[in-house]
Amino acid sequence: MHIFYSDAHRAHAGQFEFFRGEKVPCFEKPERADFVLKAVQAAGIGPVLPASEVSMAPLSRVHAPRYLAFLERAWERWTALGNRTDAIPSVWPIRGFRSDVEPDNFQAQLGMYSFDSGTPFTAGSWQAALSGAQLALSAQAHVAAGARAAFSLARPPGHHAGPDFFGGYCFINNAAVAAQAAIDQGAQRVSILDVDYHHGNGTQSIFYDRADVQFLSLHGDPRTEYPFYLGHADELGAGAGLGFNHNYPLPAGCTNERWFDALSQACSQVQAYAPELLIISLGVDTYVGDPISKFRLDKPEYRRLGAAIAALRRPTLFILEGGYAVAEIGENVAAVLTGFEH
Ligand code: SP5
Ligand code: ZN
Repeated sequence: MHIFYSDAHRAHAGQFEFFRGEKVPCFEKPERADFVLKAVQAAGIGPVLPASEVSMAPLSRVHAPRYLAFLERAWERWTALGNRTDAIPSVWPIRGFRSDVEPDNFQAQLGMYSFDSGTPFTAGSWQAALSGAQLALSAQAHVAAGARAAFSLARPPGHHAGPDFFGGYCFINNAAVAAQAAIDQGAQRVSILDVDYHHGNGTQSIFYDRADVQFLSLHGDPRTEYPFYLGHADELGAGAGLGFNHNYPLPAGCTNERWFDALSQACSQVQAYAPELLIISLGVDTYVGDPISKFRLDKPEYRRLGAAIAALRRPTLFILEGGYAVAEIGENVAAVLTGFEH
């Protein structure tokens, strides 16, 4: 399959994130993409192509225009205030605060458009995120033109980014943007299957009241795992979207068989929905060696995952999400794609 890739991801390189009150080096770093690129090339997955000329219109259909406008200008405003470090939010409007009035203060806006202090906004964050969206759209266009599958190899990831907020290392929701593009081109049903360790809260929020995009997520139980405040099994969708959202929270320590049991339940829902496009939010932070996650999937399981996705027999778009065991992410991503193709 074709792999869509750009060096533009390198412009997003955060220095620190906050964890338990301490500054720790960012887990989501440029080397991640380097290892994935090397591994998919070594595995002979397919040609590596740059982004094609695509309309970026789907961006403002999944994200609020005022949120995109904020991100676009954020670095220039932050540095004009005399700052030289990455921008990290420190104040947030919780329940009862107003969201209809955008404060003038930069830090207040940063908090209004985010939900954690683990996602530094850097000099190149906007450009890198935009490039990732363009690659996802290029891969989507390739599948729409008749390819069986495509892989968008980009970072920062996207599935935690919601209609008007960033967080969880994500700014633009690449999977959602690609799904919206397919809908705008006439597709009636798109499924997004999120296999990242963390719940895809952003993607869920974007499509929660819609029937044209089915969302399914396997993830660490939000009672104990990030992002904590969404991802329970009783979140089934709302209004027209009722019945099109499926969460499979799993306990920390979850091993191969239990994870694949949940996957097969999710796959049955995809089959029943019969989507014209299947998007995989491909995080490999489910790996036993991942430094920030607590599932115990072993290496051979990634090939098995690819085969399970292929068995759904749908045009398929793979979008890179998380995975922080830097040396092994590449091999595990390549194994999914190899399993899909054989
Ligand atoms: C896309 C994605 O996978 N985002 C994940 C964001 C997780 N952010 C919270 C990370 C908490 C860091 N825990 C560090 C444990 C070190 N022992
Ligand atoms: Zn993750």
